[in-house]
Amino acid sequence: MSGISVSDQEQQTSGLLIGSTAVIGVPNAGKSSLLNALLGTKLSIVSRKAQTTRHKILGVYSDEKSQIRFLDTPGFQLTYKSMLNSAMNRSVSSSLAEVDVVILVLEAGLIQKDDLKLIEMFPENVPVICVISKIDQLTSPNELLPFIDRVKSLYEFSEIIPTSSRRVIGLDVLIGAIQSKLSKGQPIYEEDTLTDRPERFFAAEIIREKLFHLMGDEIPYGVTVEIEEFKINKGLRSINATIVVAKDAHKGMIIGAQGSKLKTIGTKARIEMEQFFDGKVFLKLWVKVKKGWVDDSQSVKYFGYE
Ligand SMILES: Nc1nc2c(ncn2[C@@H]2O[C@H](COP(=O)(O)OP(=O)(O)OP(=O)(O)O)[C@@H](O)[C@H]2O)c(=O)[nH]1
Ligand SMILES: [Mg+2]
Repeated sequence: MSGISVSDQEQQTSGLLIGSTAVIGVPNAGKSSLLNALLGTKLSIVSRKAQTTRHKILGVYSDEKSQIRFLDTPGFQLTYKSMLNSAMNRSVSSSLAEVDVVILVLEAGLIQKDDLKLIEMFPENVPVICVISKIDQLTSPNELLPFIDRVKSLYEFSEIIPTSSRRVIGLDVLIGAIQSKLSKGQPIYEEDTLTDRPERFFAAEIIREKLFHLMGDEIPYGVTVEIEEFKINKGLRSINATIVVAKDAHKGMIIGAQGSKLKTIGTKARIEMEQFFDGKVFLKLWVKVKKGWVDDSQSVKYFGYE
């Protein structure tokens, strides 16, 4: 006998809309800011400098209708070709293989040659939503319509949604558009789950973000952070971390005169960690040189880049 049993029917009507999306785009497009704004919490680090995100980062969005896995990804670019850059690009392409909806983020007014490469990589039969980011930066709203026309000529996007993460514009529309492409099922995560990464991952990311904010242009690209120890005792997190640089000269620049720069980095990172973990943090930082690690595939793997 064919047909749907009562329990199947119940499952279909009672479940939430479930699915995964990958947020992709060129460096600096506003992907991590979008993820943070959608989740209402700062999960993924953000900076003015390109190539801030280096890992695929899962953020779980839950509301009364849906549970959506958002994968923030590193900025896709083909200009710089270190082993680290290749690993970052691989994590973009691998994320495309595991999602129900793709979100391409284009900064308002800007279409770059690597965006066209990304469009070539879109999986078949998966809807792609184009998010136009940072519309608060447009000098006039009249600039938006001609830009949308240019975007339409690039690809048959299932939706084109102008947004601003900073001013919280278009985010509900985006959630609605994603939900319209998902089917009902049983949630994978508890309602209060935000991510699958451990606390020590975010501790390292917060330190790396402060390096992006406080150091000049060149240094952050050759920096990674290793958490040597992460202990929790009665709500106090004791964290020992090593900042690893790729060049001898960078070590002294990060430490600064009488250790002043390192102290500022440590203080800013600790304050943010205390907010993120909602508890006291004791943070000790060291700096070490691992020459040329960004071009050494074993080191890139060792430091946790896929
Ligand atoms: N004015 C404005 N700036 C934004 C908005 N969203 C992001 N930005 C800024 O754009 C810059 C890059 O933002 P990110 O979210 O780090 O961009 P990303 O695409 O994740 O960058 P990578 O991780 O380097 O690929 C930061 O300086 C953000 O503050 C927005 O809605 N409005
Ligand atoms: Mg990012």
